[in-house]
Amino acid sequence: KDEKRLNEKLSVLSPAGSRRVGNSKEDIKASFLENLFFGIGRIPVLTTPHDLYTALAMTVRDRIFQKFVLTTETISRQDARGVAYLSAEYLPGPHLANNLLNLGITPQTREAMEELDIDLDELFDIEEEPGLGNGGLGRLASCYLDSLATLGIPAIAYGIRYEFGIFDQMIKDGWQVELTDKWLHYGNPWEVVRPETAYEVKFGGRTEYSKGPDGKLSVTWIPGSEVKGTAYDTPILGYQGNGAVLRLWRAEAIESFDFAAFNLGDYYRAVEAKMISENITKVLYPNDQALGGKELRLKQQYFFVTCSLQDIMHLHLTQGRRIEQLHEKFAIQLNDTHPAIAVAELMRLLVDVHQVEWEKAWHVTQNCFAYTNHTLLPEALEKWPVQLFEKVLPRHLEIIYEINHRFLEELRTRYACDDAQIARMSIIEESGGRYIRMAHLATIGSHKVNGVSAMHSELLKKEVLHDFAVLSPEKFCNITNGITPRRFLCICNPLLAALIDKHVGIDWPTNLERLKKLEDFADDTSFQKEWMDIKYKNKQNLSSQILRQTGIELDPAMLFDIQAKRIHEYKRQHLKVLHIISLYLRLKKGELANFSPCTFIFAGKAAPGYVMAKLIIKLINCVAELINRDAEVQDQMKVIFLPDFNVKKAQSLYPAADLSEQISLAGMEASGTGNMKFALNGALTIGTLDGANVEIRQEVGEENFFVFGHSVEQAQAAKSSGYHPFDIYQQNQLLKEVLDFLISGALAPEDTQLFKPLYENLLYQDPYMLLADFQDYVDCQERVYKLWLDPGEWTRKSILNVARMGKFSSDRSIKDYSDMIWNVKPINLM
Ligand code: 4GP
Repeated sequence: KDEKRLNEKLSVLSPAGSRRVGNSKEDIKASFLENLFFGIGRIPVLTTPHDLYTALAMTVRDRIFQKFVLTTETISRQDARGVAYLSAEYLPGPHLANNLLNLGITPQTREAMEELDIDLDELFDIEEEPGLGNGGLGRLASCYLDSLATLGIPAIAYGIRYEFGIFDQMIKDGWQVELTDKWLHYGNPWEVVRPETAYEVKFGGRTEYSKGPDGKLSVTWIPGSEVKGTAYDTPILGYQGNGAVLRLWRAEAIESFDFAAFNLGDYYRAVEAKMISENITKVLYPNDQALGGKELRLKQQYFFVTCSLQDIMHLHLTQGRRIEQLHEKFAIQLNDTHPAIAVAELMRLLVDVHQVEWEKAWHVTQNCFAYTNHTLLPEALEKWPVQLFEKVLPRHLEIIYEINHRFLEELRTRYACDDAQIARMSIIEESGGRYIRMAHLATIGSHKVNGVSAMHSELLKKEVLHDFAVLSPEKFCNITNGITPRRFLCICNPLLAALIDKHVGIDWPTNLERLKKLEDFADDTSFQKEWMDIKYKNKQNLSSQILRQTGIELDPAMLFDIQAKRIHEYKRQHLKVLHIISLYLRLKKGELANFSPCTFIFAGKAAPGYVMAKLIIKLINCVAELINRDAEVQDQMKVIFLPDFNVKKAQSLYPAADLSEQISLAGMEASGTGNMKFALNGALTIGTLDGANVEIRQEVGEENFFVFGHSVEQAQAAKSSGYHPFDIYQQNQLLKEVLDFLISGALAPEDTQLFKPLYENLLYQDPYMLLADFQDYVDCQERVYKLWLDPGEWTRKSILNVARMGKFSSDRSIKDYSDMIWNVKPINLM
């Protein structure tokens, strides 16, 4: 009865058309002013630009909540099966523009602001984005959340509310300098704290066994310390409709004060416990540095996993269901191994807390979880020293031993595996120190395991998880990554989006295959002209941003060749640098015949402790310095390192690119998603046969993609027959000149030895085979420059690239997950 009354009240509070949530220009203006005065208590003379931003954010939030409440209510009424997405990282990007788009109120909001003499674009600029991820994996999670909401699939995404997200990058004397990220400095209008949604989290201590009156053995975990995880919710609105929620956990002390200490007058010791508790969610860790020994990182992972699982169980039980039915209502996705401890934690919650029998609990666990692998790089595969694990999670170690014991027993009896295979498959690595292999735990505890591109999924089965794939082939599948066309076309490239609206209709953002219709216009010269004009304007925009940030002036008529992604040796930014040096040397000697004036733009962060990656940034900046100052090549080439790459910056880079660099060594990049974002915005790709490049090339047509380099098989063959980069160096005159240039002193006169480590690494080891691919890359670029001389043909290919990107919508990926892994359906909002 109460609920009914509450619902009636809600509909009185927010009737359709009410000013508080109305969508007309007047409604928006009125509610903006209301939020400015009553929401944050500002009078006009004291109002700062940030206040204006906050008031508008609150105005938009009211409207989101209206939709969000409706979705939540419907999910609960329909008792629908849903998805819980567990990810240690999210990179949502700025919310304001995205929410306006999804609500369909951008034009009237712009007008409302104009009438108040406020420039909406300036408000967009003010927003600090939440940098709660390192790169691809976190951004993928956010694209998926956007698609889950858009498709109306009941979903809740769980993660960590890091106080300091990914560092801000500054370049000083050519070197990367890390500055702390202060995304919460001015408050965060998009989130709501839910102090009543909080769970206790235990660490350390020991376990005790006791026999109950029925003779059954039960286990009690007596922790060494405890903290509390509190939920912070950010509603995520889908395009034109439904909502999902991003629930991030923040660590807090159970009690604000240790009263015993307080009473003794030791105020500072009392507060200390609180500070230590809060450390758990202080900072995001880098993804490309070995973290095997970082206790705080393990605590972070367990912290967010247990809060999320306790919350899922709570939601499940409050719907009046039995705990043994958990897997019937929840599909839980493990985004990489960061949340893999969930397998042991769910077993603990079921067996120790809810008294479910082991076998039943295991059935529920395996049927809840599915695991996505994002990398084959051995250094990124998580392993925890057993000793550390035992200290932090003693009960979980016991549970993992039990899971492993039963699993290995099955290998022996059911599959007759030999000792070598058993050692390879065990959750515990025994050679050279004892470690817990998180990928094995995730694989054994899940009913499905997927890779993120066709090639990666195959390699996963062939290499990292080979033994598992042989025994349970039905467990493995591929789901190629995707990107949301809302953010990565509608928002970042409004001119192109409008042109597409005009020619293919307006429903392509949710039906990306519709872009196919653009093929009809690929040869139409007046359409080509419009297409080129838009690209030119986007390049002008980027150029003025770069001028503001770096003081360097660019010519938008030049070919814009962009590589934007994390800096990592396997991604081979230094291969691009070697190529640029080769062009420069040839230009200086007057030997370059087929060249088109080119601007090379790099952007990306290096992990703070990754010395080689940081040296590569320095190298790029030294090369830029040399070339940008050399009057002789001024109108031929420019080199830019755009600092502090993030989602916001990415949104102006993709639309301005003519050429997208996707040049990792084949077999190294699991999928890549930047490759998709560039192509969707009309860049042509130069790339290796790696990750999703392979599928992009298949879709857009081989003739519309510049491919080069060793294939996976060729690279493996070359390596296994003994790879000798030094021989290539000696045989290739151009390459030799380029490499020697690195240590000639021309780049760093004050320290000629600066790039020696890089030089020697390439000459004597070259783990990512730059030397093997160098000549082919140079030759392939010549084909690029030749095509650039024919703007009509270039543009035709650019149009065809966009037309054929339908497959790479994250809506398609989410439909694949829904059908192949989760078995979930969209809710019906009516
Ligand atoms: C990345 C992969 O390196 C990239 O190829 C892939 O597209 C992306 O995940 C999403 O699947 N991995 C990470 C990481 O970002 O932290 O391992």
